Formats: sequence, structure tokens, C-alpha cells
Amino acid sequence: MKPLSQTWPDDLAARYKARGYWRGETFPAMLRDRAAEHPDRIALTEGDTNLTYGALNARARSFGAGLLARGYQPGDRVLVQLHNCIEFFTATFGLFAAGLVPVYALPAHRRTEVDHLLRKSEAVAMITKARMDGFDHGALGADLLGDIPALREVILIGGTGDAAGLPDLEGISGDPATLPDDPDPQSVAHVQISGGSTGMSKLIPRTHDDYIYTLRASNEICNVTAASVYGAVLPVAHNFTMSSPGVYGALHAGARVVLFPSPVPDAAFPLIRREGVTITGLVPPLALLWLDSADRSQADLAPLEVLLVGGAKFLPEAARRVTPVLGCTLQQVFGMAEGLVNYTRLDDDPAVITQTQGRPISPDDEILVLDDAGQPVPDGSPGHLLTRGPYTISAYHDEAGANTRSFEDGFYRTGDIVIRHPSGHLTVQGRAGDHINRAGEKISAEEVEDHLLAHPGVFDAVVVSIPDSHLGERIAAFIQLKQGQALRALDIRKFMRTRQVAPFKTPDDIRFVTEFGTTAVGKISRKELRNQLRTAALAED
Ligand code: OOB
Repeated sequence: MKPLSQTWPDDLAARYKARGYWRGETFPAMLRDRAAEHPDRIALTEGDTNLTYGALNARARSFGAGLLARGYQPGDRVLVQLHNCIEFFTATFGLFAAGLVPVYALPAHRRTEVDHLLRKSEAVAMITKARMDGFDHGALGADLLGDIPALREVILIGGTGDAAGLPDLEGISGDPATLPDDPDPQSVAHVQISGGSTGMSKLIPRTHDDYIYTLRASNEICNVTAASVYGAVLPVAHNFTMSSPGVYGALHAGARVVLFPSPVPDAAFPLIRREGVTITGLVPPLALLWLDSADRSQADLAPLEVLLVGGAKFLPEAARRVTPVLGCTLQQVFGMAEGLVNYTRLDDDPAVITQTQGRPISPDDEILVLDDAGQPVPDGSPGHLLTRGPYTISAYHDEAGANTRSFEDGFYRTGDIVIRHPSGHLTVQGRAGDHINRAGEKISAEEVEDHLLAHPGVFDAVVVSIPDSHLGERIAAFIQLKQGQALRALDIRKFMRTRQVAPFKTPDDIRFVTEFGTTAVGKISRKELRNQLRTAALAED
């Protein structure tokens, strides 16, 4: 098994400790401490079910001990694919307590992504739910068990559905006295996944010290205290919902987390009122939906104090409507699973809140804005964003090629084009690379092209992002068919389903072309081709 690690140069590590960013806190200790401080306070609310800190800690520790009794070893990786439910927390804090390492998959992931994540992480187990959004994850799990030798068990929550014979999380328990000592705070606590600008997602190992620093700092910046109620509207497996300040931030503060079954206003607004939700986070398309609905219905969202919007660019016109329409303060968040997170501050000028994506969490987040030749650009001019700091990784797990491309002298090349203002706030201008940010989901153009090329009737395919007033960006595919082939867009969509990938990767626009324009010189790069096609599509639209 390839070991997971994340390290910083000694001088930086010493500085981050000396400045109090890394305090030696770990996830198992965090929940244990909160449970000891106020065992009877409610940690999680799902529908009519409330779970106290004491009960969550006890349940998680018993589950963790149960896993050790089944032969799992500290350091083993476990893929967690769950939607917003209490068991997500029993599972992850159980893994933390046992020294096992959660790897987070999105509920929308299908066989292709799950298979990749299991193999890449060498996971020995997977925790999922038999059915989510109409898809049979239990059957998929049972199938993968036969396919992936390292995968020993698929553990289900909430019943086994058609996948009879798989163990149920509720049935796994053990003696907490058998749990190991708390892990090294510098060791890897859990693994996030990258949006993936080229090909499949990469694994992002995050340490206890680095990740918990972002929780503490985010709580301070977003004013999350024990009195707060955090509404988990987006999937909890997203780094944004997990840590900005997110569900783990709220638990760190001893606050309450309310798990939302759906983000649509009809379901979400009554829940905000009923549970007194004070803070939540949305991607821009959902924020627009909430704004439009609140505009029409005069909805009373009185408890809501702060709305975080991030994951993709929130346009100033929409940002300006948040306070008048929803009656709360807007905080823009520009973050990435690799580390760096920027927030507008609650007391920033309204113009800063609506026109920038915030400034870094930490005084020790180093920001470089460089031109194509690698030279710094002056404030106010756009350039490539590179960053290094107390919670930004210096390497993906087991990705020699991508690591060479993405990291330079310990700085992470984010792929984002930004403008830095003299105040340190950043405005995101766009992306340098070829990924599509569709409503906050990051999709690699190359990965979608690969799937399209697998169709026997397709000669070539080029995938680009097109601006979309609702989604921010949508996926457009230009397809050149083989001679004599007559496929329709519907055939391509059906084919994408057979590829067993997350549904959000299916192209929104499918355009058939007889040939791709090439320059007189002949061969051009795929990147250039994507640029040409994007420009042509925009002109046509
Ligand atoms: C968040 O994380 P990821 O890893 O899914 O995606 C990171 C990328 C950034 O590099 C940037 O391209 C884009 O998403 N992005 C934004 C943005 N927030 C993220 N682009 C424009 N404006 C924004 N506000 O998406 C994420 C992680 C933690 C907190 C918030 C978002």
C-alpha cells in the first residue's frame, strides 16, 4: 500500500506551529472534547431526528472499534459515498477514531469514478447507501467487490436493498477501549478529491493540523459560535460544505448542523425557519434560485444571518441582491480542495463583498499572481494564481506527472486567473486550463472527450465550456462522426449513460461538425482547438 502523506518544508512547518496555526488538534480529539464539554447539546438534525454530541461521539467510537474488530488497521483507507445524513458523521468520525482514513466520493459518482477512487486510494472498504437519487449504489458496491481485489467490504446504511448480504453500518460495533491513541496531528486525516482539470480526479491528502486550522479560522471569519446553526444544503462531501466553515467547522465550534434533504426553496426555506438556521453555503446557481423564489414569495428567512456563496463565480449583479432580498449578509468564498480559501469579511465594504471573491484565511497564505512568462504582475492586472501556505498541499497522492505540472517550488498552481487588489482581495477572472465549472462541479474537458471518443461512431470530439446564465458554464461537445455514421444528440446522451459516469458530466450542448477548423500550418494543439471552437460557438450564440 502506498503511504499517504503531506509535508511542508521544515522552516515553514516550524513557522506555522510557532504562529499557532497548527496546534496539534486531531479529529478524534475534536469530537471527544466537544462531547465532554456539552454531551447533551444537539450536534446533528436530520428531519425529526436529533443526535447529541455525546451520542454522536459514543456511536462513532463504537463503530470505529467495530471496524478494528473486523480486522481493519489504522492507516487503511475507506471510501465514503453518502449524501447528507447522520450516518455520514457516524462513519467519518468512527473512521477518525479508529485511525482509518476517509476518502470522499460524491453521491453523484457512478461506477467509473468510484472504481477509479477505490483503486487509486487502495481503499479496503466502502461505506455507501443502497439507494441514493434512484441509483442502486448497493448493487454497484456488490459488483465492485468482485472486481477490486483490495476491496474487502461494502458497508451500507439504512438497509441493504437489493444488495442482500452486505453488512449494515448499524450492526457494526465494538469496545471503544480497543481504539488506538490519537493520531499524529501531522498525519493524513482524510482525502479530498480534485475537480480534475485533466482526466480523472486526483487524491488530496489533508492532515489533521492543516485542516482543523481552516475550521478554526473559518469559524472566526464567519462568526460561527456554539450558538450557530449551520444548514448543510450542498453535499457534505464537498470541501466547501465540509470546511468553509461547513459541517466540520460547525462541529468544531460546538454548533448544530441541520442536514437538508433538498436545496430547492420550497423545502429549504421552511427548514431555515423551523430549525433557526443562521448560516449556510450555496453555489451561485442555487443562490439565484433562492433569490428568485424569495423575490416572488416574500419568504421570511429571519434566522439566516450569513449566506456563503462560492464554488464558482458569483456575478456582482446577483451578489448585490442578496442582502435586500434574503435579509442576510453575503460572504463570497473562493476556495479549492487543495487548500487556499478566501472569504470576503463580514465587515468589508458592500462593494468589496459584491465585487471580489475575498482574501485569504491566513496571514501566511502566500499569493503570487504571475504572467505567462512567470513574472509577477502588478495589482489590478490579471494573472495566474499560485499559492503556498499552512493548509495548501504540496503534492497530490501518487501523481508524479500532475505534481510536476501543478507545483512549483512548493507553490500550488491553481489554474485560476485572478486580479489582486491592494487590499489583498482577489477577483476571479477565469481559468487558464480546460475544465468546466458547471454549477460548481468541476469537469475535465479531456475526461469527457475520452468518453465520447470511446463511441464506435465518433471520429473525434472536442469539449469546451460555454457561458450559461443559469449554470455559470455548460458543457458543449463538438463531435465529428466517422464516415457513414448518422448519430443524433440523443444517441450520444444515451451512450454517456453506458459509460457509468456522474450524470453532470453529460454534455449539455452537442454539436456535430464535418471537420474541425485547423490552421494552415496543419496540426494545432487541443488547447488551441478548444479555444477556436469556444470562440466560434460564442459568436454563433
Ligand atoms: C471549491 O473547491 P473545488 O476544489 O471544487 O474547486 C476549486 C476551483 C477553484 O480553483 C476555482 O476555479 C473555482 O473552483 N472556484 C471559484 C470560486 N470558488 C471556487 N471560482 C470563482 N469564484 C469562486 N467563488 O469549489 C471550494 C472549496 C472550498 C470553499 C469554496 C469552494
